[in-house]
Amino acid sequence: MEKEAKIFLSGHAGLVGGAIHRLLISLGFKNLVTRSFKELDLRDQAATAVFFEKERPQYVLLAAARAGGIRANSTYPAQFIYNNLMIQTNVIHQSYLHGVKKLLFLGSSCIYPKFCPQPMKEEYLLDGQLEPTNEPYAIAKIAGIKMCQAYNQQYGTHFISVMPTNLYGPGDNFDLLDSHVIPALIRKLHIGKISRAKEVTIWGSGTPWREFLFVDDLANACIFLMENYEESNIINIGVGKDLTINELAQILAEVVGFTGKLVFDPSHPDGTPRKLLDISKLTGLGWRAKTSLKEGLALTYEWFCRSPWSQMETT
Ligand code: GFB
Repeated sequence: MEKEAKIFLSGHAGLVGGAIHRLLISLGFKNLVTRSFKELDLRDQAATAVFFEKERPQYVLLAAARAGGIRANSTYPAQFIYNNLMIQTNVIHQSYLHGVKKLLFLGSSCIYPKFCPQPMKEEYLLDGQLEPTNEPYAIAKIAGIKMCQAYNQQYGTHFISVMPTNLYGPGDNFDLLDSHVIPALIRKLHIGKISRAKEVTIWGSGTPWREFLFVDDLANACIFLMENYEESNIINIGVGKDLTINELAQILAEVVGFTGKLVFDPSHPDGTPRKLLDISKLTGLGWRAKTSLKEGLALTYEWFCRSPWSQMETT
């Protein structure tokens, strides 16, 4: 992508879009187009068409999405399938109609079957039943992948689909109920530390395995793939290593400085037992994540402490 190219970054206020935005600015891209949700509701077909007609972006990074943790996915399945299908359908179709040179669609590792062989290779997509706690979200993301592939096949577009593993970092949602495990535990452990609680509760059994990628590394991989990846086939983005939720909670307690007990509550669902991505396709192209889990968690906790999220319990 040329530094002067007009790039539409959708979802720039979110975790992923925010990281891509920071990176594009630091790399010297000068012609970025962004819209807040209030300015443009991408679920609205007519409004999205008017926006594309006016702006005519050359490149599109589709980071706008309705995302959340295991509880949010199970509680709001209708919002997860509707919002994601509408946003991605409108943006992908308008990108085709307006001759966008290249589009990047962000999927998720939850598109793979619940009991997928590990590590999960790109070709395992649609090989088995999905994890029920996030099936509507996964189905929407799979529809996005298939839409990109269908448009490439029929219309000769250059739409790529990337599958990141579980993400975390500055700008995350630290809601206690609807967030992903890392922001939820950071906030719970922080509250535990300042209130000198004897214990903090972790949902589930602590036995599921998860892989975590720092969001600034994801942003870096997205720009790398915009410049170095042309295939219609999906490509995984991860670190190639995972750990149990129990191990993660111990590390987070250390990072946050919580010295009490960690108690597991098995009345909450565990979700998929393991989802480690096979990243050989990506490393074969020469890309690797730079941030270790400990560094990334420390940076995220620093950001949390400076953000309004950390003030909520003291006010
Ligand atoms: O991050 P998380 O919500 O998403 O949960 P998934 C990961 C694991 O951490 C689950 C456990 O086994 C949770 O039960 N966990 C422990 C907690 N304590 C907590 C807590 O306080 N909050 C949360 N949220 N989890 C999501 C999908 O699955 O992953 C999405 O639902 C998406 O669709 C996303 O794919 C990346 O990894 O289970």
